Amino acid sequence: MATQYEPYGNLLWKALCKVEKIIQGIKDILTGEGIYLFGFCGVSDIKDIFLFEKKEVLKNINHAISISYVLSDKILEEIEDAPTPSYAFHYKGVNSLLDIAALKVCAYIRQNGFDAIPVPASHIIDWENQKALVSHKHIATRSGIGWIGRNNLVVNPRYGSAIRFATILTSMVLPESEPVSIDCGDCFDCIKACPAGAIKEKQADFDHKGCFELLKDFSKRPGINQYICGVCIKACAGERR
Ligand code: B12
Ligand code: SF4
Ligand code: SF4
Repeated sequence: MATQYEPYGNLLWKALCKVEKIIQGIKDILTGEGIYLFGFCGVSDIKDIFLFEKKEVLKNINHAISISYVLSDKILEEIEDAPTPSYAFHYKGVNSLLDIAALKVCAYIRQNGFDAIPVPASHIIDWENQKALVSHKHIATRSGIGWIGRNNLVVNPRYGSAIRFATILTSMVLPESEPVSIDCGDCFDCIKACPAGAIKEKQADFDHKGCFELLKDFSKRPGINQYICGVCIKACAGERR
């Protein structure tokens, strides 16, 4: 009978093969849901800042999966200097899809004996400071999806900022993706597009308050009803570098 070469010893080899198989299963679920952009990262050094009420739930959680859906370029095309009702509806649909995909991946990981926590696309836990359980942008940059652009959003080299996220936290050990090492360079497209004048040359100077005040106004318009805008997404949609 032929023996297979097992360089790390039988048990470790089997464990590695199992992890490979689960990762392939995760990829299959995501692509089946229309999610083709995702990455993995470690979170053991940043999980203290996650806003879970009981920090113990994160005890064995040391990795994350960043998943992102690419927004419809045609829906973005209609946006001029304010959100459209079609964009508002698309926003809600994409959030639901990301939340469901995250739930499916979590169920699959748990079925395979590991812990997994879904972090929804748009759930705010601290309303006063407008903070979520986990920052998807933080996880996405660590997972190699893109960099934080002048518009204060994650910019992917292929899709620009036209991407929305959800995150899955897990006890499963995952291979960590390389962060993207490029930046906005000499592009300034989003600065002149922003109707609030909130985007500056340096991302650190981004005017969060100015942006938020305008989004509050937009939310009162017919068919909008949430804090959205989309103008800086449209300005940064498509291939970037
Ligand atoms: C609350 C919220 C808002 C608030 C802003 C509050 C705030 N201070 O962030 C308001 C209502 C104003 C808002 C506006 C918008 N939002 Co919003 N929002 C959120 C939400 C729900 C929580 C954000 C949060 O917790 N902020 C707290 C701070 C601490 O974190 P952060 O800003 O996310 O990230 C910072 C840190 O993580 C840090 N960081 C990042 N990487 C690294 C790496 C290291 C090493 C370190 C140390 C730090 C670090 O720098 C980041 C930027 O300052 C997230 C969803 C989520 N769970 O992340 C969506 C989210 C950020 N929003 C998103 C979007 C698209 C928008 C809008 C365009 C509205 C729209 N949909 O049309 C505008 C864009 C405004 C802009 N240009 O930034 C997307 C961003 C997608 C992308 N491509 O980046 C997100 C991720 C939602 C999603 N599911 O995709 N939003
Ligand atoms: S539009 Fe240009 S400057 Fe603005 S975030 Fe995108 S790449 Fe950066
Ligand atoms: S969401 Fe709108 S107001 Fe806020 S930074 Fe982007 S373009 Fe400006």
